This record gives sequence, C-alpha cells and structure tokens, in this order.
Amino acid sequence: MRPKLDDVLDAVQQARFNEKKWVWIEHKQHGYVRAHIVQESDGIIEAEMDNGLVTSNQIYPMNPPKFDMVEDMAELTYLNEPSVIHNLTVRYKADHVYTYSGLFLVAVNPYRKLPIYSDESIQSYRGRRRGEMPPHIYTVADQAYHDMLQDKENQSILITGESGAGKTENTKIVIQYLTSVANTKKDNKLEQQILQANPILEAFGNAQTIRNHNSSRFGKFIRIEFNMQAQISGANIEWYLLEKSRVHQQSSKERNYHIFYQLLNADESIKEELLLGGGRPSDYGYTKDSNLVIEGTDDAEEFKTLMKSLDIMGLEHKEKLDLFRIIAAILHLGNLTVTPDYRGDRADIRDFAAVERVCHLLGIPAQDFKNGLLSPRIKAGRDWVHQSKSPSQVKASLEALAKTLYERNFASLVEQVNYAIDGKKSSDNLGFIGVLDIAGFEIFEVNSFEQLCINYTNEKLQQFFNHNMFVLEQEEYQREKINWDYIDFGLDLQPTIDLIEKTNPIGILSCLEEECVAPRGNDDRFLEKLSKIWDKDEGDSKFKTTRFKDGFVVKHYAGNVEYSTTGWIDKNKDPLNEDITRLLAQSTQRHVAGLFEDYLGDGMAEYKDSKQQQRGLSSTSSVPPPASSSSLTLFKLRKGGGSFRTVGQRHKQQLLSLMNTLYMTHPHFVRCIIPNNRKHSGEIQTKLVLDQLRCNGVLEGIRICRKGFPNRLSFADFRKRYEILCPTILKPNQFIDGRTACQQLLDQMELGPEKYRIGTTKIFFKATVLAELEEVRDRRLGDYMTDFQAYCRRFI
Ligand code: AD9
Ligand code: MG
Repeated sequence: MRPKLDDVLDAVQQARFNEKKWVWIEHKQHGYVRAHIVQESDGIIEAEMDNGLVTSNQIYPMNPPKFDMVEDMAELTYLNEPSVIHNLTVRYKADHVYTYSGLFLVAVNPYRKLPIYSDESIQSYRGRRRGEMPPHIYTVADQAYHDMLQDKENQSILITGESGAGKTENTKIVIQYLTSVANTKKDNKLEQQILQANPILEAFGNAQTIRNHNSSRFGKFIRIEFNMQAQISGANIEWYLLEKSRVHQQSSKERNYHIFYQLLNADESIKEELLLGGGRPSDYGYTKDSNLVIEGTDDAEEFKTLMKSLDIMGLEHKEKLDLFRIIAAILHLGNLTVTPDYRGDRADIRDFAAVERVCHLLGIPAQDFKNGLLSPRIKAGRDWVHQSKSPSQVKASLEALAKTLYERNFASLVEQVNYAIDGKKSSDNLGFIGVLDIAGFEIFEVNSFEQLCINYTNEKLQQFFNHNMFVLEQEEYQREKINWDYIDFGLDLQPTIDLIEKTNPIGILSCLEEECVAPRGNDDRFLEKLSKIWDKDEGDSKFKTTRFKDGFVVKHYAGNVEYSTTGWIDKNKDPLNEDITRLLAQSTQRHVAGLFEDYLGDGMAEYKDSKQQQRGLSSTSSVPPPASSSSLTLFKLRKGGGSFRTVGQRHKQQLLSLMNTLYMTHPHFVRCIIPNNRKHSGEIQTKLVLDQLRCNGVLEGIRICRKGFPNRLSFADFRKRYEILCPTILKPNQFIDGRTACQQLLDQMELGPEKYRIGTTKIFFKATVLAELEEVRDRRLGDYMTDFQAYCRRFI
C-alpha cells in the first residue's frame, strides 16, 4: 500500500526534528523563541536561534511536531509555558480559537466573524462528546445539556477572562446553542424572549471602553430552566457590580452607557416626551466629554433594535417610557449648573427651569428638590435643622443621585426582563444550566474598591475550581481505592478569602463596614485598623501595608495586588441625600416611586429590614419572587438589590448566594483570552497571553492535572480497545474477571507501574499514557491492514 502524502510529510518533519535537540529559550521581545542546542556544559547551554547563538541556563524542551495543534493541551508531552503558548498560537493562526486544557476550554478572541457558528455547525455538535468534534464552546454547552438530562443535575458554565476577551460573545453563543437544541415547543416565544434579553441588558449595562467597544460594565448569571421534556421552561438573570461611576464620569476615548446615545438618537417624538427634543450627546454634561460615536455602530438603529426587544419582552409604551424617563432625568441632572451664592460659600442653582425639567421627569416638586439639594435637613440633637451645602458638596450629591437613579433603573429593568422570561414554574422542572459571565482578576496600575470586589469574586471562583479539580478528583480516587497521596498543591485560597470576608477577626469588608457606620469613620482610620489586625510579619501573611501608607497589598491567587484605599468609605456607603430620596419615594410617577420605595418615611433602615422580613426574602436574593401581594404592578415596580446598606455587603451576600448555587451544580469552565491589545485578528502578543494563562489558572491547572491520573477507562472499555495489543492473552471461552484481564494486558504491554493505577471499576492513567497506547494501537492496526491486504492479494 502506498503511504499517504500527509504521513510522508509528517515522517519527514519528525526526522528533521530528530536531527537536533530543539528547545525553547526565553526572549525579551518575543517571549520565547525556538533554538537547538549546540553545546552544553555545567548547566550553561549554548543554543542556535534563527539569528545567531545564545547562551542560557534556562531552556524548555520542545514537543515533537506531531504535538502541534493538539486539541487538549493536557496531552502535551512537555508541558511548559512556551509549549502551551506555541500550541495556542499555531491553532489561533489556523482559526482554531478553541482549545481544551484539561478541565478548561480556552477560547481566544478571533476578532472577526468565523464560519463556525452556523446552524449547520450547531447541528453537527448536537449530541457529540468531547474528542468527537474539534474543540468548541458548543461542546461545552452540549455536554452541560446532556449531563443535565442524563444525571438530572443542575449545570453551570463559568466564563471568565479579561475585558475584551470574549466572555459575553461566548455567553451569547451558549444561549443560542441551548435555545436551538433544546426540544422545541410549537410556540417559541420564550426562547425569543430569552435571546432578546441580551440587547436590552447591553443597551443599559454596556459601554465603549478603551479595551472593548461593547464592554459589559456588570457581571451576570443567566439560568436557563428546563422541564422534564427537555424543553426550556424559563430563565432568570442575576446581575453583579454595575459600574455606576461611569454615569457621571468617563475616561477619555470612552463613553457613557450605550442607552444615553441611543436615546439621544431616537425619534424626536420620544425625545420630546422626555424633554430631550433636538438634544444631542454633545449637549449634556454627562456625555459631552466622552467619545460621541463608536465607529461602525449606528445608535439610532441600536435604539430601534432595543425597542423591538422591549416589545418582545412584553413591555408597554408607558413602561418603556418610564425606563427612558430616568435616563432623560439623569441627562438633565448633569446639566444643572451649581454656582456659589452671593456670599460665596453656599451653593446655588440659578437656572430654575433646568431644575423644573428634572423634577417634571421625576414627578417631584421642584422647589422642595432644590431646597433639599442646597440645604438638606440634618438632625442636631433632638431637632432637625437645615444645613447649607457648598457647591462641590451639591455637585457630589447630584452625581450620587445620578448613579443611584441609574442603578435602580437597571435593577428594575432586569426585574422586568426576569418577569417576562420567568416562565411558569411547573412541577415537572428538571433543572437548570447557569451561565456566568463575569470579569476575571484585575490588576491595574491603580487598584481601588471595585478591583477588590472583582478579585474577591475571582478568588472564590478559583477556589470553586480547585474544589472541583482536587476534591472531587481525589474523592473518585478514594472511591476507586487507588493509591494516592493527598498532595497539598499550595492552592488553598481560604486565607486570602478570610482576609477579605471574615468577620472575626474582622476582615477587609467588615472593617470597611464598621468605618462606614462609625460617626467619624474615614479612609485613614480604616486602613490603620486593618493593618493592626492583619499586617503580621509571618511568611504566609496575605496582607501587607504599602510603603507609602495609602493602601495595602493582598496576595491573591493571580498575584500580589496593591490597593489604594482613597475614597473607599464613600464608594462603599454611596451616601444619598435623604431629603431627595424621600421626595423620590413619594413621586407622582409610579415607576420613580417604586425605585425608591425603601426610602418611604423616616427610619429607613428599620423600614427596609421589616419590609424584607415581611417578604420572607432570603437576604441574598436581589430578584425577589412575587411575595404576599399578588399585584403584578407592585412586583414589577419593586426595585431589586437595594436592600443592603453598603455596596460591599450587597456584593458579599450576592456572591455567597452565587457560590451556594454553583456548589449545587456540575460546573464547566471556559477561560477567554484576549490575544492582543489592538483588537486585531490573527495577532498573538505572547506576554499578554501568558499573563492571562497564569492569572486564570490554566497553566497551574495543567501542571496539577498531570500530577494525578487524569485519563480513565472502565475495565470493559479498556479491554475492548487494547486487547488487540496482546491478542494471545485471553483464550476463547475462558472467563477472566475485568480487573485481572486488565492487569494481564498491562503486564504484557510492559507499562511501568507509575503510569497507571487500577481501581475497583476503572483504570486511571497519567497524562499522555493513553496517547502512547493509541499510537501503538494505530501501528498495530496498520500492520494488520497490510497483512490483510497481502493475504487478499493472494486470491486476486
Ligand atoms: V468585557 O469584560 O464585557 O469588557 P468581554 O465580554 O470579555 O469583555 P466581548 O465578548 O464583549 O468581551 O468581546 C469583545 C469583542 O471581541 C466583541 O465585541 C467582538 O467584536 C469580538 N469577539 C469576541 N468573541 C468573538 C467571537 N467568538 N467571534 C467574533 C468575537 N468576534
Ligand atoms: Mg462582556
């Protein structure tokens, strides 16, 4: 038989590779470059690269060419950083943007439309297992769907990565896949609504940033519920950490939330209703200094799409207008000019018509609003007195109001979407698949409270991953009674998590909480207190005060992060002018009043607590189910997530709830990677990608995976597949139990005992062993084919 051309080329390539000893060498500019060893003495290696000789004591062995483009990096013989990055790079350049890495699916952003998301593609992945098709996010989605149906167990897909890495795109692809493959009903209205939730969330929750034209400024967990007929029966969206500061302030070359620009590009009739007639983004304080347009995006068209999506969600004109009313009010708030009064120290707003516009939209009396803003009531002893504010205080108060209005409107929007996609809770619920789209570890030049919250989230998610990888793995080893020393991989993240969330000794969040309620609490005192408790001269301490005393360093899983604590008390407290919130709670506009219902009357905190108790809500839910009141309007108007006194507390509770949910699911992990900082297709910046692989646990994951026995086969499967390697061992009609048969097969193969473990029902293999067996098997099959053809030829 003539060998195939590909085989010949492979053989030639392999022979060339074998002529020299190839290695990877670290390179300042390119990360790693290939070279071959010329000389080696006393640990110093002389190697030749394309452009000359180098000496180094740090080299990394290179995998033979047949490992190029492996679909699962756990199979690499040499598992070092250059090999991983090389594999991802060659795959990426060939448009293979998905690659497995043990338990992870790594997804590199292609930055262009690839033809791998068509309907045919979806069909070709249906019911296929990992390994049967090229790696794809569809395999992950299909696996989750399959596991949920088969094991009747809830599933989760955790998608993390840096900004611009492709989390949201992959989340959309998963949801499209699920809505497409789940058994369809005659009426697919619910599926349509679930799909349309996304443009709505993106309009109000996404913005252009330097890194991503469509950056999600919040995290989300979307649960898709299924019934016993494997049909989608409903869905629910939970959101986390909306970036509120963007509402009044954007960095250069960035924008405010898309909705501001969309609304200002809407039909004049809608704009006029909202007192925005003729207005453009350049006319309003909160948009005029931002990037006004995004290249390739038509805000007017986007607004039409949004309106259609809101229609599909079942929102009436009035309800849509209510959502936009808040956006318009914020735009007008940003145009209020605060000046010093005639005495020079007190604030004044001279343009009363501008105040009237805001108040008209918000349904509150203009004079009361102005008074409350410029000289709010404060308690002095037993009496209430008015205290005049300075211009900067009033400006801050306006910004705080704009942020709160925006966040509560967003919460209400998500609640309305949830109401539409909730489906009917039926008794034949099978389970759910939850998709988490949340930012990965953030390590910037300056890190603040927002980064602490997101890094705390990621620390917990990484711990969850470790829990799955090690604990479940080792539980399986135990169940199968195989020899295995419990290895401490040094990945116990609990000390860092304790440092952030513990209440005794008091951790970062609780300490901040205490300072927020203390009468003279401030950022310096918070840091001082924290340092006293946690800054210990112990080797494994996770906390250090910084040299310049304006912050601290936390040892995170992804690296040491320096946080600056300036402004944390305010960021956490989000102080609101209570005179104004009381007015808003009594607004003649029901939507507005609904957003601030927790501020009705005095004694707000008590009110909030009692209200929550009445509702019988778990303190962690931000989307309460319809409670005692059966009134639809009441439920729809009820704001979500505002019942906590501080940002940190709300986030901690929400995260706790998320983790509880995740621990009850079978998880699937997706790590998105941004290939370069230029939004270019086909270009990999090695250092940037390596940093991400280190941060997101992929490199560590592979290393650890290989320390265990990642591949496994049942006795029967092993025997069926590899019997061919030792055909003489099992005599016809002879009974041998599975374990003994496998042991005999393994002995015959002369496989070293360190390469496998025999359990009670399965055999476990070290990484790459099965690949070696497969190779031998292929060769053996090839020999048989040749023999068989020769045998046949005798009869021709
Ligand atoms: V952020 O944390 O929300 O700022 P994400 O969500 O990680 O970020 P996103 O999914 O928004 O990133 O992707 C950024 C851009 O990359 C998208 O707008 C697309 O232009 C591009 N992208 C990402 N994934 C794909 C893909 N699979 N196919 C084509 C993609 N383009
Ligand atoms: Mg996103």
